[in-house]
Amino acid sequence: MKVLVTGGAGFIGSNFVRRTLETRPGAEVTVLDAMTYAGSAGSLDGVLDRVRLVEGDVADAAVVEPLVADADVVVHFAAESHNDNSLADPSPFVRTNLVGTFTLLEAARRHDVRYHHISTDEVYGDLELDDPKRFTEDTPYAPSSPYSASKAGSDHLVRAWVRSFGLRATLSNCSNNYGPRQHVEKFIPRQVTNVLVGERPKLYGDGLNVRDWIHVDDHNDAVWTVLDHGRIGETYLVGADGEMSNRDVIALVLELMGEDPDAYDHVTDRAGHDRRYAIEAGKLRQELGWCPRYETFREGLAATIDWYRTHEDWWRPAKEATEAKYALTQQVLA
Ligand code: NAD
Ligand code: TDX
Repeated sequence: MKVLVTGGAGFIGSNFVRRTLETRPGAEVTVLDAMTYAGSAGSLDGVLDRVRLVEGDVADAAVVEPLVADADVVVHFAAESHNDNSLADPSPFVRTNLVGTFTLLEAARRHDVRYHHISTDEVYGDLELDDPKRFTEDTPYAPSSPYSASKAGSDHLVRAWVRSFGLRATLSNCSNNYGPRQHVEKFIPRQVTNVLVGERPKLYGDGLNVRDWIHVDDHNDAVWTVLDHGRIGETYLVGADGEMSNRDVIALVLELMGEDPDAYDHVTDRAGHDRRYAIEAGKLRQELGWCPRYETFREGLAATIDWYRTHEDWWRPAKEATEAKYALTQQVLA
């Protein structure tokens, strides 16, 4: 099977490529990635000789067209993915997430290629901390940030292409991923690498915001489950019952790294900061038989911390510039 993986040099995409090569020896993998600040060949270290890596933009039809024509399946991970960046400059989010998805859909339609769309739980907006409900496939869309609005728009394009043109597509909307090769701008890698360089972790606002954590390998196994067994036109929510407040995550990172669990700073809150995300993944579990392999967040987090400890060469080059960017908008609160 020929698999075209967009964004395959980023966090989730590169882990997807590795897992695909591990579990599907017959797969021929092509990665299309623009190699933005978030993509690196280093994330494919050790598997580059088994992958065709094409540097190019998903919004460029001339690049996309022949690659899609040659594929049996397209798995679309490429995106601008960071909420804080979308608040500073939304423009690349609209181009990559909306125009990029449109460009792929048109190529997949022309060549009748199976398409899977990677999306996020953020399209559903947020929940109150005490709301007994969680997100399901029937929750109405209500995105809050430029990032989540651009992802919501891309989901709607996919659904329209299924209904209007009969595109053979599925969608998955996943909760917050953690694991190796996640950029140091994101919450967990930022705190782990802060501790490694002797800086204090940085918590936004009151820190009571809740995210629903899932290991990246569990997410990627879910993607293959949907590719193998999902029904065309359907959306599947992916989550591993991993709700935890940001404050508790930071305390756990500090504890696992042998530091005082209170040794962190409160910093300026994110504008429009979503309060809580929570996924009810019953459809994926019951209909398709998926379940996560990582039994506890603590176990997966400890392994992730080890990865950052032993891969300083991977994260170090981006650390200083990332923190310099944060310093422009975030102050430590008294
Ligand atoms: P990432 O930022 O680590 O990687 C994105 C990759 O896309 C990078 O390699 C980048 O170079 C590439 N890219 C960006 N613009 C491109 C363009 N115009 N053309 C081609 N390539 C381009 O992101 P991630 O965390 O790996 O997220 C991957 C996907 O998963 C995204 O669609 C995101 O919305 C979704 N998602 C992420 C999470 C999460 O917790 N990280 C959760 C749910 C869904
Ligand atoms: O330094 C920080 N301190 C902090 O308290 C950072 C970077 C974040 N936070 C908070 C903000 C969020 O409540 O931690 C939480 C997680 O932040 P991010 O890692 O930026 O993730 P989030 O905004 O929840 O979005 C992530 O999950 C859904 C991914 O980045 C998205 O791509 C995905 O769609």
